[in-house]
Amino acid sequence: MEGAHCHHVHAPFGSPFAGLIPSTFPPGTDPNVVACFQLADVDGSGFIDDVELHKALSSCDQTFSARTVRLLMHHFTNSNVRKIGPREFSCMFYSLQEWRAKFESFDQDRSGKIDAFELREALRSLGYRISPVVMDLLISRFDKYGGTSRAIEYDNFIECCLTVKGLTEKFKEKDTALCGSATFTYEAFMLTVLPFLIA
Ligand SMILES: [Ca+2]
Repeated sequence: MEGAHCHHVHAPFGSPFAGLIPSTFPPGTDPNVVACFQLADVDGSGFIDDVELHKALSSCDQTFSARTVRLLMHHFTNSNVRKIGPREFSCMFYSLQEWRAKFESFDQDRSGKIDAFELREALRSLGYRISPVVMDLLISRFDKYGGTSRAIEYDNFIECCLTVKGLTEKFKEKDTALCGSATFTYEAFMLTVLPFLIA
């Protein structure tokens, strides 16, 4: 579910110092997005770090957990570098708008949360086939009340979807025969799963 405005999200490559140079806004970026970036970039470094992003996202009518922020950064940089430049920010901006729209359409009873039934429908419509056992784990894990409310809020919903999406993509890379089974070395397995646990 990437923004329609950004089909190519890459980690910086080429020069080993590429990551130190801020990216640039894609041509035709909405001036409001640029303004949002400049507002969020409190220290004017040209990058937005995890603390700045957390503050920027939480200042709206919405709370964002620090964990969701770090997972978003991981998703948009494909690395554990906790800072994003204009280009990544722009992609994230549009992507969050899409997440918000999705969240509202999946929240069928307008409770402001996605319950177990709604999550099943949501993940199904996003193309993931999740078993009831895994679904139950997801609800327990991403319910910020420790599983007692059996429903997940907006930031945790993003986190849940990014986790399912990220792990599914990593799995599919190894499931070359598309048979639902993959072989990982120990190292590859750890490197695949750990970013989702420690974000
Ligand atoms: Ca709901």
